[in-house]
Amino acid sequence: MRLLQFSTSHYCRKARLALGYKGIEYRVENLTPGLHALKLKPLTGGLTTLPVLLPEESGQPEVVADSTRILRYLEKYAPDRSFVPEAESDRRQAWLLEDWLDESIGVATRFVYYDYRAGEGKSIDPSLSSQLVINVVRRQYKITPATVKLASERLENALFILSIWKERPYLVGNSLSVADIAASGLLSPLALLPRYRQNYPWLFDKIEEIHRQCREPLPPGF
Ligand SMILES: N[C@@H](CCC(=O)N[C@@H](CS)C(=O)NCC(=O)O)C(=O)O
Repeated sequence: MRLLQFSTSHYCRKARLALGYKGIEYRVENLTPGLHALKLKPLTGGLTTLPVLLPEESGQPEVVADSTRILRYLEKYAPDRSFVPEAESDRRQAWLLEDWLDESIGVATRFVYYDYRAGEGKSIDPSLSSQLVINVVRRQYKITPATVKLASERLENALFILSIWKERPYLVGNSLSVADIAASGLLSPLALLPRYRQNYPWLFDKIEEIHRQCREPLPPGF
């Protein structure tokens, strides 16, 4: 299999965690931001976001675009090491959390992270090229002080909900699920922000543990 990705994207990390948990062999192909759309549009029928998985196997789909679809596909492709709970109520809950983390919380993480990298956290990489990319991303996603404030309030609520992790090993049921994978990947950029490291140490312990279970190297900040 081949995973088309941006090496630093937290959505691509989510897909790699899933591939790693299933123990599937794959190669990554890093695309260049900006030029990526030219390659993706004809492959995906118009979608321009990464990750995109190319199974490259006969009898399998040619393209699986979007991290949630990739998780669903991998569960069908390799059902043995399952990350979807068996009990129906747990299954519902796991996919509900996965979708919320993907559509709302992953976006909020992006806002808070890029705002930090352009301000207080500029010293992480003050180079012109890095700051240029950060500013393009901020413009592309309309990251402004007002939208960052909303995003950080949304993250605070998310961390209240995810504090289930303080009491139980997994967000849903008794084994790792798509909810744990999504949360671990999509919140991982916060590891570079001292205020999250200080206030939510349990979050980063859990992200670290899930990366270990998924055999995925830890992101910057650990
Ligand atoms: N819901 C999508 C979101 C993916 C996403 O937002 N990817 C970003 C990188 S973190 C991207 O590819 N942006 C480029 C673009 O929008 O053209 C998924 O889960 O795959």
